[in-house]
Amino acid sequence: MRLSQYFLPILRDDPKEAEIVSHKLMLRCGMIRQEAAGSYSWLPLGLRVLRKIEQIVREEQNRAGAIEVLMPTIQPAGLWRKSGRYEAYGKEMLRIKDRHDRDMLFGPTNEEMITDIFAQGVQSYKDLPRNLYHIQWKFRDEVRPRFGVMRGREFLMKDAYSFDLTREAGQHSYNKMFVSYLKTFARMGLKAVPMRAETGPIGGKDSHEFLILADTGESEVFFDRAFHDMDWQAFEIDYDDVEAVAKVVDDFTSKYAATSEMHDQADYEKRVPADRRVTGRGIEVGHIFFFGTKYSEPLGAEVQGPDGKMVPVQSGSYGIGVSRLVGGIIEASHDEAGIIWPEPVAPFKVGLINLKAGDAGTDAACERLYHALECKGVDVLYDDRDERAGAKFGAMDLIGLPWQVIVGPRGLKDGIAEVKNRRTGERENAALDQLVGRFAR
Ligand code: P5A
Repeated sequence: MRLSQYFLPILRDDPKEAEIVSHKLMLRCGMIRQEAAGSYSWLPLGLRVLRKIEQIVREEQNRAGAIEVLMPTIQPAGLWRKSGRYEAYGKEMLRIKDRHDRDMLFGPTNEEMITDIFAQGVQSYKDLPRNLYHIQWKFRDEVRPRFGVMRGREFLMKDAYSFDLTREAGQHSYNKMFVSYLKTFARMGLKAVPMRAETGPIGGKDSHEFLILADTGESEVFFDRAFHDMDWQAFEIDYDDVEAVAKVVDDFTSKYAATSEMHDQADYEKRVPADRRVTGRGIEVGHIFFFGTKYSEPLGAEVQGPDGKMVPVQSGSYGIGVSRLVGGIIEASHDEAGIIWPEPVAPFKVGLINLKAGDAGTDAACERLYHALECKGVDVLYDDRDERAGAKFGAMDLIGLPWQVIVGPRGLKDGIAEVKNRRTGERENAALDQLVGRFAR
């Protein structure tokens, strides 16, 4: 993409309405624009990041055996009356009437609808287990939407729903999602610590939240420093191996970690030596629930068991805040100059800076490099604008692409460009003809 032809409305100053760094940076970089309280348009740069995150979530869900569907955003009220949540959800639910005066709502979550879909499609225990998910916009009329995409009213969620015959099988489905969440967040460069959680309006018996640590997090958290030494990324897992999956869950839940709502100071002091106790703040990026038959009973989701009797299925639901993650990653990864994208979610991998746009030799070298990188499938944003070098450096640091390739007449004489690593700030000279090989996977 050429910057001269892109849509990147960068703001010169920090927007006043933004209280936290991710909100500030997303507005400054022209990633989003507010349309109403808690509701945003995603501009090109922001959308690229959102899509990258979504794709990582999708790949890890598929790997863990979940199957993608897509349900509508607007739901009929009937199923919610059956589950008892139509009234219980209160003012957070946006209620709508259609032209026939039928009660509709903008879905805040999909337990009812998916349970009904499942019930119509599966009749026998032989078709279990199943886990269905979608990545869809939700609306919750939050009392205080704030911090940009972190607590929006309209936001993108991945929500998965598992269906099993027995409590034990349901536990395995829960554990699989637990482990897949560790992998999903690790791929984005995040350590999301699982903590036992309250179940709130979703309900149920067992629940964990996944929180990334950041000073601006909404929740106060208490945890064991040992989490920092865990293997977050490298472990390989066979999702069909019930014991192996349970062991990972045990490893991560045996260490103390709790939000203030669930915190037990005496237990904390008993289980964690003083020098390992860490208190901080966290951002909830995922939340998983096991609720047994809470929805399957009222909604009639039964299957025929091995003995021929009909039994309500055991289910759970598993959410990831896809749009919240964009802000969460920025909270966890920035400096005073701007965002520092972890490579897997970066909107572009390389920012190519032409130091002397208009100079025939520099233009030609940049064009060649730009085309060669594009040909190899490297996402590159080429700053071909006729701007001061300082302005170009500032903009590139602000939007935080992992690599900057800086091409100017002086280096060109020796056939070299400068390569800057945005995270470390390290700069090195590299031969122009080796750059493509370096960035192409
Ligand atoms: C689980 C999936 C549920 O809704 N039902 C389906 C369950 N859980 S949850 O905890 O309420 O939400 C799941 C994740 O969505 C993100 N999230 C939000 N993101 C941005 N703005 C909001 N207002 C918002 N509310 C929830 C969180 O990451 C949460 O973990």
